[in-house]
Amino acid sequence: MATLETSFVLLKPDAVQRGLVGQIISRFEGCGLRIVGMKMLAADKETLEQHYAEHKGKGFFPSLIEFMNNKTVVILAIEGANAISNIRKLVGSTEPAGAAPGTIRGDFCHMSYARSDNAPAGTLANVIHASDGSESANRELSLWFEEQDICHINNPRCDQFFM
Ligand code: FUP
Repeated sequence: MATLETSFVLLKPDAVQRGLVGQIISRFEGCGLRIVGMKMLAADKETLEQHYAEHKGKGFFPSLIEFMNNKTVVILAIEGANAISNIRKLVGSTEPAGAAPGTIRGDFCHMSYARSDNAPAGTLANVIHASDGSESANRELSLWFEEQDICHINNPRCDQFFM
């Protein structure tokens, strides 16, 4: 059964610096998913370390944090039927070199794990993060957004632009 879900998406510094924000967002809107929260901000180290807490201690962790620390990112809350898995499908696999054509990572980046250490970004630049399950979606949405800034259908502060 389809469940109405809200997922957390973050457009990484490489997406912002390369001017890909509009093209990436249009992928989600194009298939009927709805943007219910959006903000551009400078990511700070503490928030990034909490966001990627599951990877703390791994070899790539410091360079992953450094790649995003103090850099401009765009955060999104996106709603739709089975939004979490549908968004992961549109995003594609973590390693861009293996991401299928037609996915965001497959179309907008190409880096492999093997080459990422020597790449200009110093890490695997893969343009986007998206929650991988309902637990992480809830955790990430409350880490990055104030509840009042998400325009859910039942948020009285927001216009009712829903059908
Ligand atoms: P994803 O959920 O697809 O964003 O992937 P992960 O949570 O597994 O990884 C988070 C980020 O860590 C990736 F976007 C890239 C980076 N990473 C590496 O640089 N090397 C690795 O071996 C695994 C992940």
